[in-house]
Amino acid sequence: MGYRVAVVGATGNVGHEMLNILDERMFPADEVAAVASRKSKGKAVSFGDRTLKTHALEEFDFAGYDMALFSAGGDIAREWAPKAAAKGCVVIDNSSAFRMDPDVPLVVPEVNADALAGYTKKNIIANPNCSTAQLVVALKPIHDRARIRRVVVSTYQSTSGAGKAAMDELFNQTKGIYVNQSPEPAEFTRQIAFNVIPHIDIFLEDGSTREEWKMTVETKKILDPKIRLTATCVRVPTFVGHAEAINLELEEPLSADECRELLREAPGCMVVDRPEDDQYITPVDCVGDYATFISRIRDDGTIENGLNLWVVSDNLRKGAALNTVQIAETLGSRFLRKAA
Ligand code: 2RA
Repeated sequence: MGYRVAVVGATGNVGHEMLNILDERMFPADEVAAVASRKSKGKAVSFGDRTLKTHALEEFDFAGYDMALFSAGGDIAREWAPKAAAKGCVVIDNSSAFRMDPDVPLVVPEVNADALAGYTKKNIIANPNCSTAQLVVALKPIHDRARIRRVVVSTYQSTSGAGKAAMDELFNQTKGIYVNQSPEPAEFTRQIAFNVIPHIDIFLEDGSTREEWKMTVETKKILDPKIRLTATCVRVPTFVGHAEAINLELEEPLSADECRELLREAPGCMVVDRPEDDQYITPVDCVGDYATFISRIRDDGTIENGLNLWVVSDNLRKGAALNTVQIAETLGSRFLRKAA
């Protein structure tokens, strides 16, 4: 017998990828239900070669479902995840609503799968922010080998991280500018076409943004509370794929060559790093892929034990839907043990 799984937010960017990935990875489900807001009730969504009719969340009964993969935003998650969890359905939530709750595991399976054991406290598991997920996949093997003291990261985040309407805004603005029209920004605070915006999520009192704060606190929760991390998060005019320029200060020496070898063997990592042949990854190269790609690994001679890396991943996949499905797979194989 397989699992009964609900995908909540099935009509959004990430929900769509969750359905694709459940199908691609042949997740052992007997039933997959697509769920979204009432206005999407009855809308058809694809699941492999099948079509699912979307249920309205307000009318959906989670009883009898083993897992619900939520990607419907924080407000919906705060209201509906506890209700689904109370019916015995384990919620894996992609929003920021529960990430820092001490009774909710925040999990990237390649990094801290053991933390999943804590899911029973609330029947809720949190998926990290996209920019954190790819970061910690690349940092984990380095931290295990040479202990990371400090991380300085600058992100180059695609518009899909802000949703479908944000992608449409980039598309329409880009077209408009060619014909001397520049539609007013709506999803972003500034023009996004032919521009970059150092502002993702709201500003906090210390002048950083909540996106930058998330990278710091989530990395500490997933990897090691002792790691110091400072981030600058920037929206760039790409559609899919987040890139990160990362500078590391390590406690122990680790050369660029050793780091390259280490990451080649590491789970979830794919090293593409031959600058002599112009071999490195850009966001368009990673779209649709599962891996966290690492390029431009090099020593930073300005500090003791310094390294630089360039890390790129599909933010809708490893940054969201794939990680959620990997959590569901690990939960199934290690804790729920239901699949045939
Ligand atoms: C973004 N981090 O890229 C968000 C999505 N989770 O805006």
